[in-house]
Amino acid sequence: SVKTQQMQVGGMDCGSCAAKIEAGVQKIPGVAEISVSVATKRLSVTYDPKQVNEQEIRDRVISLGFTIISPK
Ligand code: 9UX
Repeated sequence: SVKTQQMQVGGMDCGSCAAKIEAGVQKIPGVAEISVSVATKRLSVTYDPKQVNEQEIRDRVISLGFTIISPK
């Protein structure tokens, strides 16, 4: 079964940042759904924990140039 996790993201300075994160995280095998709000700085991701874990998702967000402020 899938898992849904939310994170608070830092470093988003314009609307396209959310689209960048969505595109990058969507590419990870096992990610079913990703949405990012520039307004609230929140990321919501639904994934299959058998294929990918939360740390890998965080690492992808960081490699895209952003920070994770808090895991929830
Ligand atoms: Mo906007 Mo974000 O010019 O990575 S896309 S600041």
